[in-house]
This record gives sequence, structure tokens and C-alpha cells, in this order.
Amino acid sequence: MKGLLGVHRDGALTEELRLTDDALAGRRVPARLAPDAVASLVCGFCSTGCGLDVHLQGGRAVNVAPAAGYPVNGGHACPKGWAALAPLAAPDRLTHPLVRRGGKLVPCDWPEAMRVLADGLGAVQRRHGAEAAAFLSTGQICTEEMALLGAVAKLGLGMVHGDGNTRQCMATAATAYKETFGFDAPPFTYADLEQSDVIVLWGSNLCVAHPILWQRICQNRHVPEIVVVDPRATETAAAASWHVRPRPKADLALAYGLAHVLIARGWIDRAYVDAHVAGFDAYAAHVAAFPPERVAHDTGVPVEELERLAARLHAGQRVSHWWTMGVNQSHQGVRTAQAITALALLTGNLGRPGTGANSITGQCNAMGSRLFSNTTNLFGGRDFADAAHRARVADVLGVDAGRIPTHAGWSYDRILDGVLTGAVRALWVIGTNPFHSWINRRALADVRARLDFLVVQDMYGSTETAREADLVLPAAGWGEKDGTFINSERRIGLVQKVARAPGVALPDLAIVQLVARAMGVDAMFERWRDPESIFGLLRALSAGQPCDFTGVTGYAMLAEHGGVQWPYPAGAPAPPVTERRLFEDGRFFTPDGRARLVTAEPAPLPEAPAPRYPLLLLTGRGSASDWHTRTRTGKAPVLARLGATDAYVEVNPADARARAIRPDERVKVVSRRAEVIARAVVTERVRPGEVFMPMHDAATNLLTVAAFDPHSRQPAYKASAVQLQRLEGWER
Ligand SMILES: Nc1nc2c(c(=O)[nH]1)N[C@H]1C(S)=C(S)[C@@H](COP(=O)(O)OP(=O)(O)OC[C@H]3O[C@@H](n4cnc5c(=O)[nH]c(N)nc54)[C@H](O)[C@@H]3O)O[C@H]1N2
Ligand SMILES: Nc1nc2c(c(=O)[nH]1)N[C@H]1C(S)=C(S)[C@@H](COP(=O)(O)OP(=O)(O)OC[C@H]3O[C@@H](n4cnc5c(=O)[nH]c(N)nc54)[C@H](O)[C@@H]3O)O[C@H]1N2
Ligand code: SF4
Ligand SMILES: [Mo]
Repeated sequence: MKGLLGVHRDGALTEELRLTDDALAGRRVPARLAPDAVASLVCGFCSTGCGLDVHLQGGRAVNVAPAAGYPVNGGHACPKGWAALAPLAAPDRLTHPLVRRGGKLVPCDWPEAMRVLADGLGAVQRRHGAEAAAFLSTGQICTEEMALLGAVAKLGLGMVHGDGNTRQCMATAATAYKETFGFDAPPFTYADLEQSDVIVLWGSNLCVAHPILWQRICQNRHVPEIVVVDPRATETAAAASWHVRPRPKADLALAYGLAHVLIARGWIDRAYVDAHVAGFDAYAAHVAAFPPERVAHDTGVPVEELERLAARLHAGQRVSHWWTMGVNQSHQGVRTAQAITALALLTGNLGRPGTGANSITGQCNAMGSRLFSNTTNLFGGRDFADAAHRARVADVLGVDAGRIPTHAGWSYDRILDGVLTGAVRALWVIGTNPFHSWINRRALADVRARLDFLVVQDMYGSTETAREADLVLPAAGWGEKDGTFINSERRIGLVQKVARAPGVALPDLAIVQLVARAMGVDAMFERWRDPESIFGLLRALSAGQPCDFTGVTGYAMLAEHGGVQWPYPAGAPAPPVTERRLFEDGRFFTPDGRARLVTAEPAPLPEAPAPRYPLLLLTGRGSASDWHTRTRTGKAPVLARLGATDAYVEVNPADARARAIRPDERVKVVSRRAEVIARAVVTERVRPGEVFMPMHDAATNLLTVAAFDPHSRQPAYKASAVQLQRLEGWER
């Protein structure tokens, strides 16, 4: 640390930082890749995990094209993949750390930034205890980076509380899988999309959110029935063969109704259930209370359609269920995911080609985060509360087991509540933009006001969150560093450095190492040298776990095989070229090897429509070209043109007429928390009583109500009560 602070030259890297950068990110563009090489990387946007070929010319990355031979996407990419290089060159890229002085963020060098960080975090931890500092991380950095972050923060700095934006996204699926299968283990492989004869998409707008998975469905030669369950008539619903349109949050009752019919008609696979499932009798008793008439009343899906759908699930030979945010982001998301999973279990549609209860993830490395961020579970899907698990991890990492927290720490919402109650005083935010994306984000103004110290680590200084920081650390982005991502089908894939980060921006890995050094705990992390050595640690941490990938010898193997799906234990047969699914032997990761059936009573909406707020606001993805808070896609000219440019709200013609709202008129959207202005898109895509706003506009989460699934603590982003009003005197 002394050296780091000592050798500093203004505006340039210190010698020591130069060494750090060389060692971690590597000046490898010329060294490892030929100046005119074609480098293969997994895409840095969605969890599909497409392979992209980056073409170098004279050592510079000039072009991207989908990798023809990659097992995920076979020559296809969506607009974001094609434009993946553009965000790297954005004018608002951070080139230097920024520190707040006299109310303004001004550039500084790394030694200064690390002094400010050590002072800020150090002061809070000395005064209020180590737990008074917390972190919020992401599913969009490399697994090696999130693992080091989780190690340094929790084991090194005693930050017991740390969570990720995966809470906003995957917590429900992870919780449901853990309880039902005994481990957070999405069972599918993408080939299942091509092998099913019935595909049910629950709350998933695949055409927009995972276009290349939709492409895989289009390659299905069995002419599958494609059922979309969504209150909105989405792009995907339009492309499907059957659109089932329940009322929002009625999926739980719908799934129970389907189970009711399947059981009543004897349309279940009794042999499979007897051999591999626990809790059938209680489940059958529970769903007995959901006859078609009740379910039709509760969901808005007619009796006849419900029965026809049950019959289709029965007639299908290879039925697969897939779900995304329409399920995960609800106040009963976990139980809904489990009720969908129950349909697969009851009908024996698991562990065979074309089947499964399949949660599609969101971000490029959400699956890495679920295993190795060291937030909700201890490295490798272990349990913080289990002494044997802590001992094992301590052994692999060469640290004192006493440094590992004995409980998982708070979820995202509780960390923010902790700030409001004064328990948390410093926050380190990495690769996420909560001042835009968090539910009811208006409350974050209070959070900011109460924080003694806010550090934000991002590629851009212009994000809603970076603008609030006391210290901003400039991060290298996708394509500017080495490491791995894990995609939705559990495929570990490679990313590599094909471009230099601007200015003195560093890979998150290097930044976390600097933080460790600045805080005086770097000696604990000597084994965490560079991405590939860290990958070796993760491999060792996976040993004996369901996610065991000890058979993956290193990055070269990943490059050679187009990624490798976990599990791939040492000694597993031959190169892992084919796609693999889980549970082919019907044995789950529960103590008795059986999957669990779990039930709940459907609960009312947290904020039901009422006379003053009669409309239900749904939110979600707006287009295939917009990514989340648009910090990246907003800077690719072609994506910005393809995406939406302004805040808009989809409203049914009947609701528009009743309020004398004309198409494209600007209207006020009012909730109990805020009012925002948006352009009215008058469309049958939404039903009367329902409106939709994309999450890409920062206004949307001013409106949302802070409601959560009680088991996963995932925000229920997709049901808030609002009203629409004409703007007085508005004229076209
Ligand atoms: N282009 C693009 N692609 C992305 C992303 C992006 O920002 N842009 N983000 C990525 C990430 S992180 C994620 S998590 C995924 C999300 O992918 P998706 O989950 O497919 O996307 P959403 O639009 O959030 O929600 C899907 C659908 O849920 C529906 N829905 C709302 N309420 C309900 C309900 O109660 N029941 C049912 N059945 N449906 C309901 C909405 O109408 C919406 O069409 O996308 C990933 N891919
Ligand atoms: N209303 C509503 N709100 C939602 C949702 C919804 O459906 N409706 N969906 C939720 C979901 S599923 C999700 S996943 C969240 C996403 O919410 P966020 O995570 O807040 O969204 P992003 O825009 O992806 O933010 C990622 C940030 O990381 C930065 N970044 C990118 N790469 C790197 C890197 O390599 N290193 C570092 N340090 N930074 C990097 C980007 O510039 C950006 O600022 O939004 C949630 N919010
Ligand atoms: S589908 Fe997802 S992984 Fe594939 S190119 Fe598009 S954003 Fe990237
Ligand atoms: Mo997400």
C-alpha cells in the first residue's frame, strides 16, 4: 500500500498500478491475441450467453459477429450482441476515479481514490462496527470478480451484509429450486427448446428478452404447441400458437387449477411421482380446493380453456415449462414457481429431452452470482450457517474459518432498510444502478441522505447512482477483461480482453484487489492472483457440490468446447460436447433424493386497484434493443434508434377513451408515491384495467410499490395501482 501511495504521477497510473493492470487485465491484446485475431467471447448482456466473435485489426477490436460454431446460438445474435462494442467507446466512460469535493465529483488518481475509500469505509467501520458497511453487487461481472468481491468484503472486511441485483431478478427461482430440488439447479439445456412438443412460457417475453432462445424454439421440428401465459399480448404471445391471458398474479391459482384437473382426470404419471416426488397426498388435497369454476373466477381464464390446457399438458409427450419475471417478480413468486414445477413433476416431465421446470435467468452472469457471489449462500452453493461448510471453504481458500460469517446477511431490501435505521452507514455499489432500477426508488433519496459514504463502481460516471456517490471507481467493461460467465443452461463460458479500458479504468478484479490492499487485508487473498488462478479456486470450491466442475481443466478447455455445463466433475467421460440436462435418473439433491411439493393459499395483491388508482401497472422489458437502465445500450447509436426514446405507457383503447386520451398524447401516470409524465401508447396489447411501462425509463420505478415475495425477498415489480390523467391544456 505504501508503494501504491508513494509512486504516483499525476493523471497516469502509478508504477505499481501499472503492474497490477498488467498482471490482471494483461496487456494481452497483442501478447496473447494476434493483432488480427478473431477472439471468441460470450456476450455481456443477457443470460442466453451467445458466443460472439470479435474481430481485431491492428490490435484494435473493430467488429463483432455471432460465432457460428458456438453451441448456444449457432450463428445468430440479437441487436445487442451485434452492437456489443459500441458502449465501450461511449463519451461518458469513466477514465479516472471521481471524488466528491465541495459538492462536486472531480477526477482524481487511484492512490487518492484508495485513500478516500480507506478513510470513508474505515471511519464507518471503526465507529459503528464492521457490519455498518455493506455492498450491492451484480450479475454482470465475471464470476472470478464477484467471488473475489464476496471474499474481500465478507471475509476480509467483515461486511456481513451484501447482496446483488440478482435479488431483483432470480431470487425467487433460486429459493424455489433450493426448496424443491435441494439445490439451486435449473435442470434444462437449451436443446430442450428444440425437443419439446409442448412449450409453456409463463410470464416470459422471450422474443424481446431472450431472442436467441426464441430462435432455438423456431428450430424445433416437432411443430410444438407454444403456450404463452401472460396478461399482455406481447410479441411472444403474438408469435405463439396459444395465448392464455390470466389476470396479473393469478398464475398460482391457474397452476393449482391445472393440477386439479390433471389429478382428477388421472392424467398424472403415478409411477414417476411414487418414485421421485415427496408430498403428493398433501398436494392433491390442496389442489382439490381449486376446481375449474373457482379458478376461472379467480384467474379470468374460462373453464373450457383451463380444461383444454390441462388436456394439452396430458397429451404432450415432452412438455417443458419455462418462466421468467412475470413469475419471479410477484408477491407469491416462489410458490408460483413451485406450482409450475409441480405440473412438470406430476406429469413426469423432468429429466427427459424436451421437458423440465425451467427458470430462464436474466443477466449474463446471474448464474455465476447464484453460485459464487458469496451473498445468499457460501461459495459453491453452501450454507453460511453450516460449520462444516465454512471449514471446507476456509481450507480451500487458506483463511481462518473464523473469518467466515455464520449467517447469510441481509437481503437487498433489508440492507436499504438498514440504512434508514442507521445500522448501515456505508455502501459499496458495484455494477448495478439502484437509483433507477430499485422498486419504489424514491425511497433511495432518504437512503442517500443517511449514508456517511457511498462508493459506486461502474463503467460510466453518468448513471443515476454514480451521480449520488462520494467516490466513483472507473471499471473496465465486458471485452476489456478476462474471466467467465455462467449462462441459463449452466454453461460456463469465456470472456476475454479484446480492448483496453479507457484512461486508468481497471477490471473489477483489480479494483477489489486495490481495495483489499488499501484496507490492509490483501495478505489474506494471495491465492487470488489473476482470473485463471481464481477460476482454479472456484473449481476447487465446487468439488463435491451439485455444481462440481472439477473436470474443467482451465480456460483453454472452455475455449475449445464452446463452454462447459456444470456439473462436470473430474473423471467425467470424454469432452463435454453434447448438451446436458439434470435429473435424468430422477434423483434430486434433497436428503431423500425426492423433489418436494409445496403449497400456499393465493394471497391478494399487495396494492389492489382502488377507485382513485383503478389501473394495474405492469412493468418489464420494452424492446430487444434496450438493456435495463440503458447505461450501455443507450450509447450504441443503432440500439438507441431501435429502442424507445421517451417514457411511454401502454393503455387499452377503452381506458384511453374513458379519459379522452388520444394516441401519443402525453399523460400523467399517478400512483400513491409519485406522478410522472409519459406518452400514451393506445393499444390492445394491454387489457382494460391494466397499463404497462418499460423499466428502461427511470420514471417507472418512481411509481412502483415496494412489495416483496416473503420467501425470496424479490421485489414484486409487476403490480402497482395507478391512475392516468390528461395533462391540462395539452395540445398536439
Ligand atoms: N432486450 C432486453 N433483454 C433482456 C433484458 C433487458 O433489459 N432488455 N434484461 C434481462 C434480464 S436481467 C431479465 S431478468 C430478463 C427478463 O425477461 P422477461 O421476464 O421475459 O421480461 P419482462 O418484460 O420483465 O417480463 C415478462 C412478462 O411478464 C409479464 N407479466 C407481468 N405480470 C405477470 C403475471 O402476473 N403473470 C404472468 N404470467 N406474466 C406477467 C409481462 O407482461 C411481461 O411480458 O430479460 C433479460 N433480457
Ligand atoms: N419496474 C421494474 N424494475 C426492474 C425490473 C422490472 O422488470 N421492472 N427488472 C429488475 C431486474 S430483473 C433487474 S436484473 C434489474 C437491473 O437493474 P440494474 O442492475 O440497476 O441495471 P443495469 O442497467 O444493468 O445496471 C448495471 C450497471 O453496471 C454497469 N456495468 C456494466 N458492466 C460493468 C462491469 O463490468 N463492471 C462494473 N463495475 N459495472 C458495469 C452499467 O454501466 C450499469 O450502470 O432491474 C430490476 N428493475
Ligand atoms: S440474445 Fe442475449 S446473449 Fe445473445 S446476443 Fe442477444 S443479448 Fe447477447
Ligand atoms: Mo434481471
